[in-house]
Amino acid sequence: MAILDILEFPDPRLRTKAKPVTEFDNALKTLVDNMLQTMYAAPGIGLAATQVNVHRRILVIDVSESRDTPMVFINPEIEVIDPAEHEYDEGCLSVPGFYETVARPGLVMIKAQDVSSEHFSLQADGLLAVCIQHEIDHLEGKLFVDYLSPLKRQRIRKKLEKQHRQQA
Ligand code: QAP
Ligand code: CO
Repeated sequence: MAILDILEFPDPRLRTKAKPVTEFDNALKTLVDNMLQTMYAAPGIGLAATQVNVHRRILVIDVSESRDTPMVFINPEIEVIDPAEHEYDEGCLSVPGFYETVARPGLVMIKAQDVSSEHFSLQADGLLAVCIQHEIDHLEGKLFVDYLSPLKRQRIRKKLEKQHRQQA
């Protein structure tokens, strides 16, 4: 297993639209294991392949308190069941140190495949619904900061760019 490097905003590679997974092979299983290890080590509750610079439609999530309930979504599709929006203070491993309130539909249906290509579907509410929508956005090249005002987004960008310069 390996901990993967996570791209940080405003890295333009985070804007890449991910392609569907077509090969359900051992390389996919290894990537998913490494994404889970990277998410748990961070620690985070969700990670999209885009964030580790792999532009395929793969998500890992664990919203359990006990951090022992890994969920894997390959080629996820989302359908809004109840469009009433719920607000949540979101963060992102690609925007470290920043949390802001985002409003999203509170109840969604997810259809996806597992690592063995089996199809499944799942209704999600609460934190899981927030997390799945946040992670699917990554696969479209979208970040939670895109929901904020341009001024807030620019402030976050400038602070992260400064940190990145200091790290370099
Ligand atoms: C997405 O985000 C999410 O800033 C997953 O310094 C977050 O796991 C969905 C993290 C909140 C719904 C609600 C963020 C770790 C982890 C940071 C994460 C940080 C260290 C974020
Ligand atoms: Co994120």
